[in-house]
Amino acid sequence: MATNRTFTMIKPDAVEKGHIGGILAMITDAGFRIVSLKLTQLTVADAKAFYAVHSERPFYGELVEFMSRGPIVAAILEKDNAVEDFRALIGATNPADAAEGTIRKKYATSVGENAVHGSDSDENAALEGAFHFSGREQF
Ligand code: 3AN
Repeated sequence: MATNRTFTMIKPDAVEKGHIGGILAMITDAGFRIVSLKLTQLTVADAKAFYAVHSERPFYGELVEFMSRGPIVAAILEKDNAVEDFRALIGATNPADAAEGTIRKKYATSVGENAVHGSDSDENAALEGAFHFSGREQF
């Protein structure tokens, strides 16, 4: 059953290039309400834990290094059918395959440095949101 919340990160590449405002505008223009929001930075240990599901993949080390190299924006978002609709808004993992009008088409540069994260299930959305935000930081 679809829930109404998802979790996102604006990744270090997009923060470095000054795209926080542009990406947040695309998110809110698409009808998502911001439940939680912060500028923060993952430690290497945080990034390893967050992406533990990918620990056997060949790009894991590169992914952990990238995600911990600078600040990110973490956010919980609310909308009907949030997980699925947000995956549609961000576009394909590889920006070369991302559809026109998606965040990755506009802001991502490669499959590794792809500007934004979006949870892939309701279960992961809840886990990832709780990784970054306490109950009193969710509005
Ligand atoms: P998505 O972010 O679209 O859910 P996943 O879950 O397959 O994609 O991958 C998680 C993250 O791992 C991606 N956002 C990307 O930063 C990185 N990644 C995925 N595939 C590759 C790859 N082939 N090479 C380098 N990094 C990758």
